[in-house]
Amino acid sequence: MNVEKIMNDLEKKHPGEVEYLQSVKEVIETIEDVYNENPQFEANGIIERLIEPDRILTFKVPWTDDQGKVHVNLGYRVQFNGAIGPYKGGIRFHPSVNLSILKFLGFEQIFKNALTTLPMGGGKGGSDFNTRGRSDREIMRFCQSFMLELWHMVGSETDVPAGDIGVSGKEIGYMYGTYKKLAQEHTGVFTGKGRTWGGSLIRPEATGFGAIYFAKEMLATKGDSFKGKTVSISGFGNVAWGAAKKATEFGGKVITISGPDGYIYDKNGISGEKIDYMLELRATNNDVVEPYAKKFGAEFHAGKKPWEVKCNIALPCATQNELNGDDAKQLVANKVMLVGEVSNMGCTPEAVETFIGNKILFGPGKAVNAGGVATSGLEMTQNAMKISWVAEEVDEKLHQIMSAIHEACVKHGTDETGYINYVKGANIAGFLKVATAMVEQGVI
Ligand code: 2IT
Repeated sequence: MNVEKIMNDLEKKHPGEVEYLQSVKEVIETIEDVYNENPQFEANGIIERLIEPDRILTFKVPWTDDQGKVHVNLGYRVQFNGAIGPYKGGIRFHPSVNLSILKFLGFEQIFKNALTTLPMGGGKGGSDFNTRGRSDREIMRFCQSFMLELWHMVGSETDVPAGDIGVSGKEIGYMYGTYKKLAQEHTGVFTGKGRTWGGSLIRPEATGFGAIYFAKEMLATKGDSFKGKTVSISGFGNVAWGAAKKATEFGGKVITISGPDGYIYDKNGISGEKIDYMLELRATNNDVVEPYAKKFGAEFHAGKKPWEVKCNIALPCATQNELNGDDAKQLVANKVMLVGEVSNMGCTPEAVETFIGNKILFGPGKAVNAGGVATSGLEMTQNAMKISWVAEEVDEKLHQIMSAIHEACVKHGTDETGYINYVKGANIAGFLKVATAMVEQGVI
């Protein structure tokens, strides 16, 4: 495999799709050796087949606001790779959504899902719709219009969407309701469903909890733990909430959260009711964290990111490329010991290079945040069996899965000095599983 040639060809084919090209480059750079050691991969054109999605649906989503004005958004579903199971991955509603972002997310999802040990292929979808400030009725009409197009493409054995940024229980409910009406069936076609209609316990907490279970294992490789560590978190959504809850439970002290308006620094620690206040803030649908400062007497830093605050552990939980090379240098100068991407591709390539170059414990999103989709996989299992597990059972399985992912990273990512390159480990472990399935299933 010639990484440079593959990237040049891909850039020519998909000019300007920066996030997608960034995510492909990171993977192929780290799997190059394994790829070349196994001639059957080249013989079966695995990399060329893996970096292009199986198919993409693009559609128009017209909807009417509460004043009667008509709006038109764009909708997408990227079915990236189905070698090991039905396509699986979230739906993102955010004004920044475009094909490049959904292709990067779908591509990452292939490896992440493979790492979970469950049979799920990779996919992603979404729209440039902005839920901020929209009423429930507007969101419902939008979701219904979105599903009028998407329903043909999804199904419990073909493609199972879930939530992501801008899509939580409410949106899943409206989308699932529309699917059910059109398909006239009640199957597990979405995950993240409500508790009374097929949803799994622990799914809302799963991404954040799983990330902390994974970070705990990373710390254990150094004989360390969360006890007494300061933890910087970005974001204030569902994922940040789950991470803050579990990190606090394990004895860590969460000192920051953030929103598009800036970040909160709470030197007393964000715990107890302060963590649940995040959900209240989110529910206002204004996308701001500033009210936290007034309510709990903490500092608010307008327009800034939390990475300037000294901390032991940094967990980006907001969105892609939210932590850049300069942020990474600042964190390293402040003696950060662990950085875990809870958001997908939360760190820029420069930041990742800085962390790995300084031998910081660095966990990539594919591994760290895989607990969300893993628990979606557990929701699919429960739906297929038409039963519901108690919270402890789901949580225990989630814990086991995160340990298995950590083990896979250690196996494939440990270098001759004993340093664990989790980026390499996660990419190789995920790749080997999918590539082997593709070889065995033939060129198709
Ligand atoms: O990025 C992700 O893994 C998700 N948004 C969750 C996907 C899922 O299918 O639960």
